[in-house]
This record gives sequence, C-alpha cells and structure tokens, in this order.
Amino acid sequence: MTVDLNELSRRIIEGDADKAIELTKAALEGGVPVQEILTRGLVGAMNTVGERFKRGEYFLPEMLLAGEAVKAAVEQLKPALIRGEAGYTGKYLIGTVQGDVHDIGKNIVAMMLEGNGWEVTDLGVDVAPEDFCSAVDKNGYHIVGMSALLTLTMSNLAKTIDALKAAGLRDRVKIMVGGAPVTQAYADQIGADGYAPDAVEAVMVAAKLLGKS
Ligand code: B1M
Repeated sequence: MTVDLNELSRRIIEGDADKAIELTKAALEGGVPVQEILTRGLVGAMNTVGERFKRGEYFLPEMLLAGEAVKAAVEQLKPALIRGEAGYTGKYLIGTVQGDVHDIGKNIVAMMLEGNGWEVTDLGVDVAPEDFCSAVDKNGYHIVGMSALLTLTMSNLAKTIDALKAAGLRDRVKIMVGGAPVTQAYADQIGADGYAPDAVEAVMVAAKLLGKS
C-alpha cells in the first residue's frame, strides 16, 4: 500500500485518530522514513491546526481532537524513534513548564533522546519549578530540558532556572529549553545552556553539552 502523507496530515487535521494510526502504521510498513512521517505528516498538520485556530476557524475542541490524533500517531512511531543503537549517554530530566499542557513536541524530544542512549525521566506537563528542583536534587541528572509552547508560559522557563539557582542546584546540571515560541536569544537571555528548535537538534545539543558530539 502506498501511503500519501498528505492524507495522513488531512486526517490529523480532522481529528480522526483511528485513521491517523492506520496511515502511520502503513507509512512505517511501507518504508517511509520516520523523520519524514514526523515532519510532512504530523508537524505540518499541527501547524495547519494552529493557523486555523488563530484565524478563528477552529476552536478548542477541534484543536484537542487533532492533538489526540497526532499523539496516537506519535505512539506508533515510538518503537522506530527509540530503536537507537547508541550506548549509554546520560540522565535527562524533561518536562513542560508550569501552566502549560502542550506535550506533543516534548514527547517527541524525549523519545528521540531515548533512542540516542539517554535515560529519560519525563515529569509530564504543568510542572512547577519546585518539582523540577526536587527531581534534580534527588536523582543527579546531567541535563534538565524544559518545554514551553505558550508566550505566556515562556517566563516559567526563567522562573524554573531561578528556582534551581535559589536551591543551590543550578551548577549540578546543564539546562536546555525549547518549544515553538522559544528562541536562541531568549535561551541566552535567561541563562540556559542550550536551545534547540526541533527534536533532531535537541539530541545534537544534548550530546554537545556533555562533550559527546
Ligand atoms: Co495550543 N496553542 N493552546 N493546544 N496548540 C498553540 C501552541 C498556539 C500557537 C495555537 C495558535 O494560536 N496558533 C497557541 C499559543 C499562542 C502563543 O502563546 N504564542 C495555543 C493556545 C493559545 C492554546 C490555549 C491557550 C487555547 C485556549 O485555551 N484558548 C490552550 C492552552 C492550554 C495550556 O497549556 N494551559 C491550548 C491548548 C491546546 C490543546 C490542549 C488543545 C492542544 C495540546 C495537546 C497536547 O499537547 N497534548 C493544543 C495544540 C495541539 C496546539 C497546536 C495546534 C499544536 C502544538 C503541537 O503539538 N505542535 C499549537 C499550534 C502550533 O504549534 N502550530 C498550539 C507539534 C509539535 C511537534 O511541535 O510542540 O513546537 P512543538 O515541538 C517541537 C519544537 O518546538 C521542539 O521540538 C519539537 C519537535 O520537533 N521542542 C523542543 C519542543 N519542546 C522542546 C524542548 C527542547 C528542545 C526542543 O529541549 C528541552
């Protein structure tokens, strides 16, 4: 069966999770590279959904359904994303900052890190600065990665870094930030050690931060 990634994208935009699962499986079985499924099939669809939401053509329920469809599709990609042959790289703590429930991109970053030898702990979404701090304190991570998708929650990246400083934990870890509204300039401004615009680069930046690239 040949798989049309535009059809996959269309089904996600419509919020049809069952069809999204079926088409993602078929694309994988048909030998379509996982990165191509991600970028052409899934991320493109989310951008269209975001544009429709901004224009007032889509409302929260449609955005939610599309989000569920893309999450279902990403689950199908998980085995391919984590099937890395890399040896152990390090311990990585990841989460979406407080006030923010967007986790699709963060989950992709986490899966790709796992595929590249990282032992990843995912704190989930809406993670308070003190929860990042207590995880760092207890578990000795090499890197803390934070995701923010809303302009409004970007400042919680800075708040979390400040909380790590106040708790005397800042120097124990490298800090990476990402998410659609985040830029290298903002990462520099708030004192993060690394920034990546997408999951592929996140893996490269993480390795670089540990001097492993
Ligand atoms: Co929301 N939402 N949303 N949403 N949503 C956006 C982000 C928005 C841009 C849509 C729009 O208006 N065009 C807009 C934000 C505007 C802004 O602040 N600039 C928005 C809004 C306004 C909202 C609400 C406020 C809507 C409302 O309630 N009125 C609300 C907020 C809820 C909250 O968080 N408190 C809300 C809710 C939701 C849903 C729950 C319905 C759903 C999320 C479902 C979920 O995540 N489980 C949702 C969705 C799906 C979106 C869009 C359509 C898609 C997001 C996504 O998954 N993208 C989004 C529009 C858009 O992004 N175009 C939108 C695909 C994903 C693969 O990309 O997450 O960017 P991304 O991740 C990339 C990179 O950014 C990077 O790598 C990833 C993979 O390549 N990356 C990192 C991410 N994290 C990283 C960390 C790193 C490194 C790289 O290092 C640690």
